[in-house]
Amino acid sequence: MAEPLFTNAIVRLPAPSLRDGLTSVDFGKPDYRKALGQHIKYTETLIQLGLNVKVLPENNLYPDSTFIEDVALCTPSFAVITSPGATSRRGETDNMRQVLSEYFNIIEEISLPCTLESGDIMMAGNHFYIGISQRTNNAGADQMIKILENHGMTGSKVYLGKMLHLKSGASYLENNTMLLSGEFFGNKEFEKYNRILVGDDESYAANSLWVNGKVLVPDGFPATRKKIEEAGYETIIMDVSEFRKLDGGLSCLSLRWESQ
Ligand code: CIR
Repeated sequence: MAEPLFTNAIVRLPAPSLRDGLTSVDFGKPDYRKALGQHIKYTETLIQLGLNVKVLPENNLYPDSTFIEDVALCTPSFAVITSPGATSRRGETDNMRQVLSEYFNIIEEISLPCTLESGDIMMAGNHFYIGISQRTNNAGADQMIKILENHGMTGSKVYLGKMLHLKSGASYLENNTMLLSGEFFGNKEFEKYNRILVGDDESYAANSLWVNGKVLVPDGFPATRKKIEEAGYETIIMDVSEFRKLDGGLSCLSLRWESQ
């Protein structure tokens, strides 16, 4: 399966309300100004990697809305608006149909009581792994799998233990290679891949992001960076400390796709 060439991305600027975002970690409140600077660097990096990036304005009503990955899935031929499992995030999908209609003729939707956040979706070629988590329920995954199958793609479920989202602990780096935290390393679903294990002390770096041949790795996780480089990838280190305070990682900050 050929690697995708991402052509487009959508990001949403963080809002001052970011400090009220959901979190399970105790790293303190994010600094809005610092977060904004980190977000700008992230956007610039995507542009340097060849993507056409649409920057949406901040939405102060929704503290977590900068984690735009969770509210849609974008594929080369269609998009899906999701149904966030976190009640405080449900309204984030409100204007997504309008945003996505600039790029997609076909826009599907997941609806309640089905829940699904795209941090739980990991694309590997035409197959999509879907995490069943506190945010994504079985019905949401079933609905997404049906949509994918209607469009000639496939999906399968992965049950999560302690991770927030599937991609909090697993990233597909293309070239049949997966970066996996301990929770997923032994999972039979991923046995067919070349697997890179992320140590428990660096588990945050399991959310690294392949973009057009390079791998974006969060700053501060040298052992994981080294393993990724030893596997043959060039890495780009990104400081996303302020988003980490809210359980957010590199993938969460954008929707990315290859347009047809
Ligand atoms: C949340 O708990 O929903 C946000 N604070 C973090 C979302 C991270 N998104 C992702 O992993 N795709």
